[in-house]
Amino acid sequence: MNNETGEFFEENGYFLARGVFSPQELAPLEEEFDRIVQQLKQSPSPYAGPNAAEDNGIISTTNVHQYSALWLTQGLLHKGFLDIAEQIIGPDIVLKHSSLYEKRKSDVVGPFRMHQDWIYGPMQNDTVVSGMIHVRRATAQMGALRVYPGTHRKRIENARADDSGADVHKQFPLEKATVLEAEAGDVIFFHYCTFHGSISNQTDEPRKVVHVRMFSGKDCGEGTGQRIENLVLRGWNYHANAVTANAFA
Ligand SMILES: O=C(O)CCC(=O)C(=O)O
Repeated sequence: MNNETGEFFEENGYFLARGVFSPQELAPLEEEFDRIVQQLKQSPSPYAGPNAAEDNGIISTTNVHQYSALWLTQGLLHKGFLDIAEQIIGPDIVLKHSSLYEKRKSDVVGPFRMHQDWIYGPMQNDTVVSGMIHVRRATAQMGALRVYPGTHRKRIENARADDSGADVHKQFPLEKATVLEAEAGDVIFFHYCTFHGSISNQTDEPRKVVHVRMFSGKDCGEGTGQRIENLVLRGWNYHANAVTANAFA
């Protein structure tokens, strides 16, 4: 890598990009974010955990582009967003999936204890990076993302957010992690092996984010049965073939 963003990312496993989305760009995206949340509230949730907003304050879904054309064209395909992603991932950028989280006030310890994401969807070359788009600001009290810089270099077994990751939660407590407070329009890029998590929202202001999980077009899934959208956001997907293109998630 020969760019400052890429070098910082390579060293730390994350990069906080300021002001990627302007207020004008963000306003219609927030409207559609809210519309997705309303639709979710009216539909049965397949998830007992992350969607149980009455318990942990979080409403979530994967794949915002399955709801909103605007989120696809102005969010996932936003030029400034992909320009930074390219400095980290390279010229071929493929969507794994995205995740919307609205986090409202809750006293319950949230579902995001410190974990690595590779465990939920390993890729052969570990090129997965999440671009966490802040639709609203996230302060420490609102449950901003926390990371352990430099932990992205290796996979750790059982680095899960749920109780089965209890040992790593002791080793990487939420309280000691670096808090990455962000403004609306900022994007935190982080590697899927970077230890990350967040506390529940202690305030009345909702925290609204969309994580865009992307990988290099030269990488591909490890094993089978993973949710991979394989939507090419920039460049080329070298591992696509007639079978993958016809596969169910
Ligand atoms: O949005 C957050 O605070 C954390 C989300 C997270 O850890 C994840 O989706 O893997």
